[in-house]
Amino acid sequence: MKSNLTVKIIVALVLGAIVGISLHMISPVAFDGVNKYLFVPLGQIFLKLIQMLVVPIVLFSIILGVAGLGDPKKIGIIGTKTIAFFLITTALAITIGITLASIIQPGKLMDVDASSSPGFEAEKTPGFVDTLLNIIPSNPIAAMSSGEMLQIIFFAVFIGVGLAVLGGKTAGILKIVEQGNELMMYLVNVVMKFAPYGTFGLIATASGLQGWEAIRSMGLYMSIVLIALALHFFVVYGGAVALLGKYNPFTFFKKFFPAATVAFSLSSSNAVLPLSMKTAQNELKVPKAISGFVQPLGATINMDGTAIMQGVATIFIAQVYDVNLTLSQLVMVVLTAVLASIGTAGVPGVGLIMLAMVLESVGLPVAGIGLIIGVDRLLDMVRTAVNITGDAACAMYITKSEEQKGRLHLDESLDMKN
Ligand code: DAS
Repeated sequence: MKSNLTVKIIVALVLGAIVGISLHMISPVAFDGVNKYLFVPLGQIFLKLIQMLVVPIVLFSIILGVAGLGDPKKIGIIGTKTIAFFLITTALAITIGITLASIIQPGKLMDVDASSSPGFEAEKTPGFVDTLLNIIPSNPIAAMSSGEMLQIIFFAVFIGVGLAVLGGKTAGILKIVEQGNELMMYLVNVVMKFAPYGTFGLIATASGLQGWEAIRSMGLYMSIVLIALALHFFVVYGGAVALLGKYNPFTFFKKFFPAATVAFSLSSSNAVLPLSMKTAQNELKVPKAISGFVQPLGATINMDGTAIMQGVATIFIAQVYDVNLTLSQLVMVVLTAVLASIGTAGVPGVGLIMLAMVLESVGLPVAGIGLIIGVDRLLDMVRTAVNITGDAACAMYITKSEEQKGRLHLDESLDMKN
């Protein structure tokens, strides 16, 4: 993405936050009117334009990614390494969140009264077995029309393996998919021209609706989540790119930053997927085959930023309700959060739905989510940027690992040594 577009988006984000919070402080009634007829339409036009491209891009890029890997054995190796990276970093993420919240104890320090919680109606989330079975689409077209990302990914991987095995016999289909992907990536460019206006609307709505009062009163809780996100972002991802990918982490962060800013404004890993893949391929020089396999999978099952919020929120809610979690319960929280992140796609607010599943796993009242829901939208923006950066870090690791094993043609290798 062009750097001046990134600058415009950052300016739009800062301006939108200032306008949203100030207008809401000056006159909530005026804010409601401007929000309804200006901020929300601007944000929703951008969000829907991007979301319109997600399903075809995920389908084409995974088919191309898997077919491009060629040998089904290689697909298995890359799949295993990718899943292992995702599970380890997500477990690390929630451990960072739990540790920080246990040390600082926000639920004890803040004058939060459990009865003040407006409560929260948890949506039923499927169990682990149902989640696994639900990955197989009984009707791929229905899966695409309803945006069932895990089912679309499963179907695309299946087609990709078939194309890889059939090779020249299905070269025509592969060509069509390649051209379809090119077309979609061009359309992403077109839509991104509207990004500054859309991000202005999205952040003005989010910051205005939260209101300064909610942000101030939940300051300590928000600070702990943000510190944990920053630690994970710079230490875990920076370390992974430097140690496993052998690349300069600062170059990685700088080159991927444009995609992270759009993820921040959209609060949806799915919606930003077209741009995050384009950025990884064009700026980070990640081969299409690896980017098209790792990033769509990651946008759906790898949510480290979300896991961090869940770790902090679980400890915070336990403290507010005066519940001391045992070590085995904390291990259960880690496992449940890792499993929960697999079952849900990257859309705004999904983290809170998954948090209900985590709280239930250790017997904590789901109503406690009502204590944090007031500031969650802003935190959702930050953790979504962390989520997709983790996917890009994984793509860098896989690329270097395949290069070192000699399974990657040199012209596809990364030139991120500087
Ligand atoms: N908004 C989610 C995402 O798209 C993250 C979350 O809700 O925690 O990754």
